[in-house]
Amino acid sequence: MAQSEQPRVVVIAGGVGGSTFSEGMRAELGRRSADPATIIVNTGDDLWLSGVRLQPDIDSVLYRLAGQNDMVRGWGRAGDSERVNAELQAWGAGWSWFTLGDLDLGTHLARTGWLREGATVSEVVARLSQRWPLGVRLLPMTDAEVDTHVLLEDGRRLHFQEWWTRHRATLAPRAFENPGMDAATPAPGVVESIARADVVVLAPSNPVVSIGPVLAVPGIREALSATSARIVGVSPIIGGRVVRGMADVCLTAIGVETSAAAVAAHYGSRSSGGVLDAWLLAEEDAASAASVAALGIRPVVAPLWMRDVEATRAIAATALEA
Ligand code: FO1
Repeated sequence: MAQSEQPRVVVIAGGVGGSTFSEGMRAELGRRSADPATIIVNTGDDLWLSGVRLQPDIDSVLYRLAGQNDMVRGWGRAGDSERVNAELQAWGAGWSWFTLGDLDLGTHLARTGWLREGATVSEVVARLSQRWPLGVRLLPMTDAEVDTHVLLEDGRRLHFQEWWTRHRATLAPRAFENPGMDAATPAPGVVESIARADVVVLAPSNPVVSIGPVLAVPGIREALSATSARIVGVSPIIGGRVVRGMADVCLTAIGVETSAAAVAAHYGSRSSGGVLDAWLLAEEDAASAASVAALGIRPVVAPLWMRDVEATRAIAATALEA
């Protein structure tokens, strides 16, 4: 680390797990009066709906760090109303099972307008980041459109949001695909921030549909392999179970067991072509530490429940010290 008190930190993050962890990292770095962290956010679950571009994971992190998110639902704006959504439903527009809140629609309209005027996705994210003091630098993983599709066992192909939100991940998936990924490039600043980081943290987000698309952007794995930063992952699995969401279904679909050690093996050690130097395991999974070490990844056992900002700050501090 260049300056032990002021590490340069990059967090790779998805939706709820990523935004919660980012809030803890911001609190920890605030204590050290360090450079703000750079949060590289998954854009694989973005979509066009009713003429507007939605970026659920970007908005989750943005709203959470701005103190504007709906903590009960886990998505959208606190205190939102649904008048426009009711009109869209009356017109038969959009998806009847997907709610666009009025305040949230303001974000989507602003974003879509700027995109239509020719701004790149990263320029739009930079503009969205100016409204509230976020205390971090938000970057999309790429400026390219690479939505996630789910190929089902029965041969159907659904947009990730339809599979996740409408069917609650109950339809058996065979594979996840990101059309356009081969031609995507990392957004400006992504490779540079990884190269100059002291620590890169993989947030406890869904390894398949949140972290997976970020690692799949051509150039990002190469940047992780080349950086002198330590790369530390935080397990999204505690006591052999997903903390939130439906990551277990996604892991099963790609042949990975729902366990902290199996997810560490899925990411792999940097020494064997993977991405991890160290892996934060929950105390409930301490028995897996030896098998993580056998992968060439340093296991660090710690409390991993992100109960509140203070507990999450402590997890971020452990990740920085791992
Ligand atoms: N999740 C839901 O379960 N139901 C919704 O109606 C819904 C609407 C929605 C609108 C905008 C947005 O940015 C996110 C929204 N989400 C909704 C969350 C989202 O579908 C997923 O939880 C994430 O994409 C997974 O990371």
